[in-house]
Amino acid sequence: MNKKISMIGVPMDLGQNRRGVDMGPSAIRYAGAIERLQELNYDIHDLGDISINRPDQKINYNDGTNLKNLQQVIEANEELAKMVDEEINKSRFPLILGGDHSIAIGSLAGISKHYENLGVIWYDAHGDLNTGETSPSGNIHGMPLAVSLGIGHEKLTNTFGYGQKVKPENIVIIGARSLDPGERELIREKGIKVFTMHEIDRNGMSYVMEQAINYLQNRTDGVHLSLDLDGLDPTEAPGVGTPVLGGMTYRESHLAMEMLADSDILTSAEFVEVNPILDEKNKTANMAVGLMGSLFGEKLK
Ligand code: B3U
Ligand code: MN
Ligand code: MN
Repeated sequence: MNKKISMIGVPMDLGQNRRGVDMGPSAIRYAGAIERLQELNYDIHDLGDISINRPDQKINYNDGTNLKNLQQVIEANEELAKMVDEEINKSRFPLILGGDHSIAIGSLAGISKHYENLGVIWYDAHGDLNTGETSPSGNIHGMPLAVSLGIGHEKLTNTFGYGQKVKPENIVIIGARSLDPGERELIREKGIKVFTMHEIDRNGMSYVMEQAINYLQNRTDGVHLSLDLDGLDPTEAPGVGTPVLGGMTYRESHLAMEMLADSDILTSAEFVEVNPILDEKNKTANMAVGLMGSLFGEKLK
């Protein structure tokens, strides 16, 4: 693993309805993320938080669509993409702290131009494959994976001045258990690899991660981990905006991170959707930091 990490906070909560997830980066830093990685001998540059232009109204429909706060989400993602791109140019590993999951649009926009075949691991209860047309909520945090495939509102898909960021065959979704009808259709149509909770229950996390890693290793030249804390079960990670029961346990998630560390395939990562207001004693942020420890090789130390 690249020993030089650049940490970027994105205090964005405009891709969904509930306030609080804008405090995610603070909560994750407060839980000791930097110290944890320094212990593992990483050279960390904390670039701080990017500034978010918060609209005066609670929700802005600024484009005549059902997409909430479209303009603000675009601005934040353009800024994030630029920063991520610069850090990769300096041969540093981008570690992005959310913020709601809409920030993956900017992360992937900044990352993907450096790879021919970027792989993506989407660790999430949801598919985040909606468009304005299929979304039940108009929340952009339910759309970033579709956007990165080049599907959705043009202003979103063109982030950082180019279209499609990831190929459908380079994506693996892990832990999905809440998929909308339009998302299921897209998964089928594009042949996206999905390991649902059913596969994890039936075959175990070890088998699922082995499959996921083998699959990506053979076809990609870099892999981004996009970890939504709501992928974990809400009894263990309660500080998320859209909890879905029946999720992955803390132990399963640690195993997944350790197997990723062993495989050495990751080139960037993000941890999103930590909402300290809905959390219990910063439990979810602590969990995020614990998982980072495993992801960055605590076991191998
Ligand atoms: N699929 C639903 C719910 C959702 C997606 N991502 C989260 N929740 N966190 C939607 O609104 O698109
Ligand atoms: Mn998500
Ligand atoms: Mn989710």
